[in-house]
Amino acid sequence: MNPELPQDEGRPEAEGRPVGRRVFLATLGLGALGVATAPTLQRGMEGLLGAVSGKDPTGLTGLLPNGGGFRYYSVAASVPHKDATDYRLTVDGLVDHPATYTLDDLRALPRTRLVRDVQCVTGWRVPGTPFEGVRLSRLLDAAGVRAGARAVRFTCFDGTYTESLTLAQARRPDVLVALRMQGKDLAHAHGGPVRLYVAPMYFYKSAKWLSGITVTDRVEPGYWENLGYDVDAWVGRSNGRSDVPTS
Ligand SMILES: Nc1nc2c(c(=O)[nH]1)N[C@H]1C(S)=C(S)[C@@H](COP(=O)(O)O)O[C@H]1N2
Ligand SMILES: [Mo]
Repeated sequence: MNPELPQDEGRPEAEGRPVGRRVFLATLGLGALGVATAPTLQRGMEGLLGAVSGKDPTGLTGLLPNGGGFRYYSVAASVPHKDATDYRLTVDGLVDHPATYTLDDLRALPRTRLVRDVQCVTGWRVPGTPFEGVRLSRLLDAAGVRAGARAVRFTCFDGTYTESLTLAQARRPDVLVALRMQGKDLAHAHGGPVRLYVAPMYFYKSAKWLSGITVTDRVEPGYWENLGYDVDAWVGRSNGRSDVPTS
């Protein structure tokens, strides 16, 4: 048995669920506050996506090489392409051994495979999506996290997007520095060659085009969190939503 594989590997795919009704119910559950804030949050990502693409957000789905329910998100208008020749991931901050990894370095490390539902906070869901990568905890252990460290900040080579996790969240076995999705190397559109994958949280935590991991003394809200989304983004337990989690 491979100790890297999580115990619930191979569970049957969860069913996709109609989203509109769930959003409506979640909004009702929030009462007056929900009525005031939930629609605003919904418009956050969808509105920006529309602005970036210049057309109806749903029109982009079909353009993705992987299609299949994913929508393309980027808060940056254009993102450089990186591959094994020029990709670098730095690990720094409150650590004893700062490091820089090439793509080949990351590919040589033990890999974990997770199959969970991808859930975006705007409602779309992609059931049973396999991700493969290196556990973030492995890179943190290799770096030697110092006493007093409390959180991890992520930066991206799009030059704009940021995310963060508490150290405890970052050390979970279902948080990966992902190299593959759906059995293929991560395509550029999905944040390749390397993205973060935070399985138990809404997909905005899974920063695409990952370039930096910095150990810090406190959580710094990420891009969408500065615009009102929850920093602790557990699926079904945050953002006023009641999606069914798969992890
Ligand atoms: N760098 C970066 N990472 C990002 C985003 C982004 O705009 N830029 N969007 C987030 C959001 S809101 C979602 S739903 C997913 C979308 O991933 P996909 O484009 O592979 O579907 O990426 C997340 N990570
Ligand atoms: Mo999202």
